[in-house]
Amino acid sequence: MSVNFSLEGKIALVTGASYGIGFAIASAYAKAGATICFNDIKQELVDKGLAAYKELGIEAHGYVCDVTNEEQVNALVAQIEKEVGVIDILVNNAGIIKRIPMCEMTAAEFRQVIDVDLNAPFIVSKAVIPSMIKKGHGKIINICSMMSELGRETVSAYAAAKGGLKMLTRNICSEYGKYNIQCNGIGPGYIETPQTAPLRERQPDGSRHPFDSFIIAKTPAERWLKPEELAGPAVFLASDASDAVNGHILYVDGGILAYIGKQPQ
Ligand code: NAP
Ligand code: GCO
Repeated sequence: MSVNFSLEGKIALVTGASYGIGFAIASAYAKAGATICFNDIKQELVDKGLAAYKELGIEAHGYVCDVTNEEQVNALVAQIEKEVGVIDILVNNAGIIKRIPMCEMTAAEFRQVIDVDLNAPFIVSKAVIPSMIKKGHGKIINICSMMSELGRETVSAYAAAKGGLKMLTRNICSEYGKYNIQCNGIGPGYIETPQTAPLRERQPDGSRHPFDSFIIAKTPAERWLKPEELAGPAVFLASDASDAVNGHILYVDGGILAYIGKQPQ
């Protein structure tokens, strides 16, 4: 029995994919045969993303769109359907984080994180599902987090959003599975991207950032992960090979969730 991991002929929209995890996933999708569409808030970042994809030999379609703006999202999906075709694969990747102690965080700051990390995946999923139903299939992959399962100081809004995103994933599975739409999540561990750069900055004396050392101690592999290490799981969840997988959060964390942490020497 041959297992079909190919994405040949498929159209993928990866949100916030000018760089970082989204870029790594979209690049892997292109190598698996998919046509890539991505968005960013700023034209200059879309242009930078297009150039970066081109460097890899990928002719991507880039669009300016704020995923929290329902009107812009609906226009984006309509434009992609007109210019490229119906979206087969959606990756809700765009996300922000604000690291502020909860009692010092304003309600506006809390709402901003929820808006991008939870409301936007709802908005974009809602925009693509009708055409997926008409087409008879669809794949939605939500980029969750360790914070879909764990809390930590200063990330209350992000953890609330990513916990909610886990349950939105399960609910899309429950509500649209009958239309052959599979909605799963990927829960990355700690990945080397601009979003986590502040947590890895060397100290003035050249030593590791305390949080960097903390993650090394919490990860069995004793290292940060790279965006490219999410590619295989992301291709699997976008391919026909995962048609029987639905509502699942696939943690790609190097074992963090299984590990109590390095014992004191
Ligand atoms: P990143 O480097 O900060 O990239 C985030 C991307 O999302 C950027 O391209 C950003 O565009 C875009 N974005 C933010 N707000 C947007 C909006 N309103 N509309 C459209 N695009 C928007 O983050 P990353 O590390 O690659 O993370 C990507 C996803 O993985 C996020 O959902 C994050 O929560 C999740 N994640 C990251 C890690 C990690 O360790 N890095 C681990 C687990 C989960 P701009 O540059 O224009 O802001
Ligand atoms: C943080 C990090 C994490 C990662 C990721 C872990 O401040 O703890 O930014 O939240 O981004 O979500 O899975």
